[in-house]
Amino acid sequence: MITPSTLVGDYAADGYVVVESLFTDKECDTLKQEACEVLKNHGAANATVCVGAAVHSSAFRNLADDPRVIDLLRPLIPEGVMFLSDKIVFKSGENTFATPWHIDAFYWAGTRPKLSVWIPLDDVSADNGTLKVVRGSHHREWTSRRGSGEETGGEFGNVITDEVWDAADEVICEIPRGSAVIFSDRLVHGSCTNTASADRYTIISTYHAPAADESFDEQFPARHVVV
Ligand SMILES: O=C(O)CCC(=O)C(=O)O
Repeated sequence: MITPSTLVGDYAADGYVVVESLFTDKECDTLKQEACEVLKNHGAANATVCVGAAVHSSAFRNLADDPRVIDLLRPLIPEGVMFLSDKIVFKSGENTFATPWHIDAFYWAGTRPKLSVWIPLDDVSADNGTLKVVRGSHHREWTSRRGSGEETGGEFGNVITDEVWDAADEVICEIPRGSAVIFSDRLVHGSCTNTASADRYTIISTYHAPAADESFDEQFPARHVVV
């Protein structure tokens, strides 16, 4: 069982922690339905990523502040917890490509450290394109190159240049829906290819310590201090 001290120690050592079954099947059904509505009304055509679910949906606004998530984040961000933004990321029968290996800090270079909470709304396995991470990779420095449209579906622009690590550190996160993977913005991660062509809907919420807005933050209208 995860306790605050194992959570903090594991996160520091590995760059991520997995907490299984935080949300019920019923909650996942409701959130998946809501994700489909947000995608329908606010998603770009053919896109598999939709930023700002909490801007459009009270269900996702509530999820961002849910005590089951926030209680896990308190010890990881002891200065306080500020929600920055969230996004729906899905794979499906039509969109099966693997999210390429990257670190999120490539997308917000020069800003304060952040972590993200990845919550699948379908049961996830290698077959339907679950998240994979490289344990301990947040301790290293990484560089990026522009991803080609073909390998990223045109949506993931930053790809790790130097994919060299111990294969034993690659972890495929096969977990029930409603679980959470909490990971550092310096952790190398990507996804498996969705060879099953089955739904894999996820909500990813990003947090950092409360502070005056950096200019990067201003594009996210749902940002707010939670703790
Ligand atoms: O859910 C995924 O495929 C990973 C998404 C991801 O890594 C990201 O949006 O930064």
